[in-house]
Amino acid sequence: MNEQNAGIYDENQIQILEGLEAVRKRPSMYIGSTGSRGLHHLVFEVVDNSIDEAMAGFGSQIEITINQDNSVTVTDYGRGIPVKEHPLKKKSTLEVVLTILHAGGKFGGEGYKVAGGLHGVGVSVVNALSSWLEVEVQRDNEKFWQRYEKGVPITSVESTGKSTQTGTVITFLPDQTIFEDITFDYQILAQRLRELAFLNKGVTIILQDKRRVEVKKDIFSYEGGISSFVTYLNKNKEIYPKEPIYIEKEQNNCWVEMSFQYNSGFSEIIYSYANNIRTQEGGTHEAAFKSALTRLINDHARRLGILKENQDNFQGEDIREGLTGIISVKILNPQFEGQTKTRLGNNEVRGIVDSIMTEEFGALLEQNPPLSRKLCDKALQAARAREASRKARELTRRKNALELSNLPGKLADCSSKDPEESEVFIVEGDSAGGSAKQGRDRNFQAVLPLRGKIINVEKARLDKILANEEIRTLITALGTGIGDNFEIEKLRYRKIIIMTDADVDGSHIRTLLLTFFFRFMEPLISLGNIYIAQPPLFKVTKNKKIYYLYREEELEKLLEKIGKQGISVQRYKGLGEMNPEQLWETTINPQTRTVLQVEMQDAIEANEIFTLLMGDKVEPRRKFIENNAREVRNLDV
Ligand code: 0RA
Repeated sequence: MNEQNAGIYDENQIQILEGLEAVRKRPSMYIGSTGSRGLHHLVFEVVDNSIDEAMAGFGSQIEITINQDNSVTVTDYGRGIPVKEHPLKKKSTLEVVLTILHAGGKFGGEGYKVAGGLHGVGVSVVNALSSWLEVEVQRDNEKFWQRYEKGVPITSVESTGKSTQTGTVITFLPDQTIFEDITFDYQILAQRLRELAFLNKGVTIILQDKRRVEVKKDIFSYEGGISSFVTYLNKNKEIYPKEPIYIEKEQNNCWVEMSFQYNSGFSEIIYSYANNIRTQEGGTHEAAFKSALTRLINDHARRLGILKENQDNFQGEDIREGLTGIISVKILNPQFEGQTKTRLGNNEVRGIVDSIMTEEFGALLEQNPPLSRKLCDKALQAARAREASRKARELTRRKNALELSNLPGKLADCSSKDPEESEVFIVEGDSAGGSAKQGRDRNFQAVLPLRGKIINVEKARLDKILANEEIRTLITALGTGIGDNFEIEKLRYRKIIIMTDADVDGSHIRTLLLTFFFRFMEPLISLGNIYIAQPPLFKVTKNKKIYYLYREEELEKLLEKIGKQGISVQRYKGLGEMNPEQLWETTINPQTRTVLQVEMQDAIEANEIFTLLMGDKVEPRRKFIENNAREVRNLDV
């Protein structure tokens, strides 16, 4: 022990020792746990101080290094912890900061320091829970150094030479008698440090791991701040608008930063923060953001006539479908409430966030009509889908009430009641339906003709689709129910084969049916129950010999082979042109037909593809159907 500590314990000294002893006795009270979370919290506690310096304009780079002995060094280029004698405590301020609880923050309460919770307990807690800690300060053209063990200074603050720069370097080794395991996890540090770099734009955070032969290193630095965060969360997604919307403003000592962007998915990702702390339970800042967004979009939808007088407002969830957003506020006295103390309670923040959103985002919508139109349209689509799902649930409930005793009259069922061997052809048009009914093997093949008028319903979207008689018939015929009430055990046919003409109308009907299956009977697709029939494109006759061709290219090849003399070529425009025998032979007979099995990689993709299928872009939709229909030749042989 040095002179300072060897002497008489004054009142201050005793208080300090008692304080540190309390931390060592009940560490969880201060850092949450003595497990992995608590361990890594030590690093973040020190880094928080360095970030405060950087945000106050002192030193934009922070380096965190895991050393070979598993100690951690945090280096910053801030002002350096003051070393001069503390006027009240009568000793170096450096020692005060490192030994007195809650004294880690700035004196006088300036800056956006965190008041309660686990954060902001101060570096003294890190010191108390470390088997040793060394601090180096550069300040006032001088370099200083001091060492502690279990929070107790074992040297005085020593001058170690001249210096021309400023900053603080703290190295500590967590006490292994306190923590379950003192091995730092690179990924845990990396994840939080990346987040801190997003939340504090302009700050560069360098993480290094020297425990391994090959030093691992990451540099986190984002000029765009939380807008880069949104871009990061939305990567590999189809996005709108191209650049995330970004709003930054200070009002009444409350600094607000918001950024958001839509992707073509359906989930909502909103991360909110107060003073760099993730507010998992939300709070006044997040609530104000959401309600302002809802109000502004509804206002504009009214003005643009996208919402008509007799229509209800969009709900918040309609407006947030596919939204990725970050809200970050920095305030003087954050109040953390809720079960896990991660809900921001400050009421003044509500009005501030609301007024900033109204001013800034309101102006953006005003100045950018294509943007406001697109966002309103997006909400409209989501609202329709929501309404459609509600109707879908209702429909299934009604169906249960009626029971499916009465199968639709149009269905020509098969005699077999064993779903495993049964299949149903969904056929476009009554005339083709007639041929199919006659051409099938009625033992195991059922036929359900759909009238072509479905096609007009496509643009009316799902709510109307579900009101459609043809679709209802389909639901009853398959027997599974839809949506949340879907039961695969009740499926009446193992194979559902969509049979439409090889023309534009046919492909429309097929798309509509696939979209319907995606949305309401998704397991049928992931389980591989849906197939697409492949009727031939040409019939070539030569000397009473008949050739059926399924592809454009095959015609050329065949003509080369058999010559053009005395042949007749018929291009089938529709299924109706084939008689029942021909239809059986070319398209229905499992021994000779070709069917494409519709596949789906996974449910997430399907969700995204739904938009694609229902959307206005024809090309990606066609591509999807092509890519997802796997060719299965002679499947039954
Ligand atoms: C107390 C007062 C001031 C800065 C700091 C502490 C401080 C703490 C840490 C911990 C790691 N790095 C740090 N950098 C600074 C304000 C200093 C002033 O007013 O000059």
